[in-house]
Amino acid sequence: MDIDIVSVFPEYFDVLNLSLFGKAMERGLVTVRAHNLRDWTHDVHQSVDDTPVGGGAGMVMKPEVWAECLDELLGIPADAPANTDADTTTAPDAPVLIFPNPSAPLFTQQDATELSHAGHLVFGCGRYEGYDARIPQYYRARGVDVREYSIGDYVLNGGEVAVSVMLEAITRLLPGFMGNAASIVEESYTGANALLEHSQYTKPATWRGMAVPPVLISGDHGKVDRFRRDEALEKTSRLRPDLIAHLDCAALDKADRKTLIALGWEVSGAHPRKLG
Ligand code: 6GU
Repeated sequence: MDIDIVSVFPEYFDVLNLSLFGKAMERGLVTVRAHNLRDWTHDVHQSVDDTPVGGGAGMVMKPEVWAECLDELLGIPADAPANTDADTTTAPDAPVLIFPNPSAPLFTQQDATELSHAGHLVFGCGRYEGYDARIPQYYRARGVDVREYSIGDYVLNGGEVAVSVMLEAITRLLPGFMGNAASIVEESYTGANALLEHSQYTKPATWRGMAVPPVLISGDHGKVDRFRRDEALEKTSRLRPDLIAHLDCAALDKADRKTLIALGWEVSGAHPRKLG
């Protein structure tokens, strides 16, 4: 996977040399280039932003500088007409252009999975109050798959942190990135019936007077699985009832239904419904 990141703080991405990501780069699984947006400016001040049209606080990133940069990284001529180059989206290794944006849909595990199949990702990090809305529009109109995502309901100073979050969620799904593929399958938010993951324990069985749940050392795998599933259902019902409400009732087994009913859910429809 080829990754380009554009930012006014490209050094922020030096951290990618560490840990699993650094190893994946060494092994050639991913190639990351972090670019400085200011390299595409022509003025002495290397300015990348301007005041908002219509008034308001802060500064907005200018479209001209971004476009010179993105034309180059995406391989699109500066005079490319709109709506004619439909090929770009159908090519298997067509780049996907991603802008972190606090006013966009939430980035989910499903997005991470989808993007892990792309051959080339280009991330554009906005700073200040954001970027000119015509930038994503322009590239979309030229057949580029453009995505805008928020990583949660809170405000960050810029897109850099959000890009590193998305990048980690995406690249850890690449075949060969992680040692243990099975650990991906069992995680929270994975698959159609996403639940929070059950609690984990390691040895010793009793630590500072606290025993692990006895069933986990019973050797009965069926009972262990059921215990973990019930704990996941209980924890999800308590902390993320929105995830329970999205479950597919047809995919629940009898024991799941019994547990959910005991937790105050009604499970006779297509999706569970909280009672009371
Ligand atoms: Cl993607 N960007 C910024 N600046 N703030 C955020 C965000 C993104 N997602 C949540 N907050």
